[in-house]
Amino acid sequence: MRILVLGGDGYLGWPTAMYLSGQGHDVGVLDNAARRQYDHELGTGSLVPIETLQNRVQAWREISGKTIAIYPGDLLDAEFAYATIRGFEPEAIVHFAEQRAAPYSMIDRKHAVYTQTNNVIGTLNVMFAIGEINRDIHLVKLGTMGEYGTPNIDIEEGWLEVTHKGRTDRMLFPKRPGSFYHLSKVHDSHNLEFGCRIWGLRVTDLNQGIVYGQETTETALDERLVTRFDYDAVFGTVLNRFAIQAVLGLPMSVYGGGTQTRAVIDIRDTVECIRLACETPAGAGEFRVFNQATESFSLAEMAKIVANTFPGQVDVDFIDNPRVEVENHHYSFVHTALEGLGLKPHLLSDTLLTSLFGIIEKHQERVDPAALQPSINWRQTSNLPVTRS
Ligand code: NAD
Ligand code: USQ
Repeated sequence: MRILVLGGDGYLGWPTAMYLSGQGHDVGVLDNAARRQYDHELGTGSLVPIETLQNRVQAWREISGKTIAIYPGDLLDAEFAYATIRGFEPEAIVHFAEQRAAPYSMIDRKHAVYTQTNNVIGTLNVMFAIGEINRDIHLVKLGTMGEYGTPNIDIEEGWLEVTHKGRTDRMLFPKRPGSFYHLSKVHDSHNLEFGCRIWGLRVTDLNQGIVYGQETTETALDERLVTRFDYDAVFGTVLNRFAIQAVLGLPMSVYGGGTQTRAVIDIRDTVECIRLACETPAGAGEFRVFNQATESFSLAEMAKIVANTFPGQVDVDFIDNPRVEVENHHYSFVHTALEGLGLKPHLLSDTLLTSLFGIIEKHQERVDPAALQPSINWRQTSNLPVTRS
């Protein structure tokens, strides 16, 4: 298939582009390097040094013999988005290209507005381009488990059958997200479902859990092919942060009481889920939702698993929660659709964590301990300055 990966220079987009290319698909990547700019703005960087997109693609060509086309540019530039889709003629578009950090979206008004503008308008431009150019293009859009929040009922895969006052309907599952970032994904989901109804678009919305890990088969082939590894309090995700804190001999920063439960997924399963979604497209007019997560743990459980696996002593620090989130809640989610298509999940294991510790040890001199400290509080409308450089 011809597959265009939007956000193909990011943490997940780059390994996915290589994985799809390695599986025999004809891949193009679009990216505006926004993620590299946030590093400059915040004075942070990936723990593992990463190559430019051009060097990555060149290295992939040398190693695999396969070509990935590069489209540098911004999805907010509608003419560029349309020209890229017209030029590449994709059968599927995988859309990763959004501002994806909840804390970044909570810095202040400017960052909340940027996040929602970037994410919602970028997605609208892609939807309209598909609507005008070729409605058979299957859009595989990255959503997030956090769209649902933590409802006191089981979380279904996107849709809920509701009986109210004797009448029954199938409705989008109610959402109660916990940041302006997560809200941008909810807005995207509603826009896309509407596009399916009015134009017959084919959309798969992947409500993905928190991703952990840094290596896939392809990124491990050569140092020039590695993907980024964020550990700072803005972009670093929880399991990756706990692993770094363990290696550095710092206490693991559990926010609040640690009883919040979150859905997670191994990065190797992310790339496989995307392949499965692309190779089995949604029907015309179908808004298909998959919960792309394989397990869930409370934060305290995650910290305990990391501590039990790490060979040395690791302490836990329960710190005042900088976020506003429910700490004691029901959490149970359905995740059978991707497994039904053939996903064989990698569950969180000692071996994965041990390999992560190895990667961190190799690069630990690059860690800026100040970047680990949470600096963005949900209760404040302005959290500036957050920049350290
Ligand atoms: P990332 O920030 O590393 O990658 C996103 C890429 O999109 C970056 O390279 C960025 O430069 C690019 N981009 C952003 N806005 C753009 C625009 N307007 N035009 C062109 N390119 C643009 O993020 P990631 O961790 O790889 O996440 C990818 C997607 O998966 C996001 O949509 C995110 O919401 C979703 N997701 C991520 C996780 C996770 O744990 N990392 C979990 C669930 C869902
Ligand atoms: N947390 C800690 N300690 C830390 C960091 C985080 O206890 O040092 C807690 C947070 O309070 C939260 C949970 O861990 O309860 C997850 O935080 P996170 O930063 O790992 O993840 P989140 O903000 O939810 O965002 C990440 C990605 C985002 C993706 C989302 C998936 O950055 O792109 O959409 O995971 S989900 O959570 O399912 O919505």
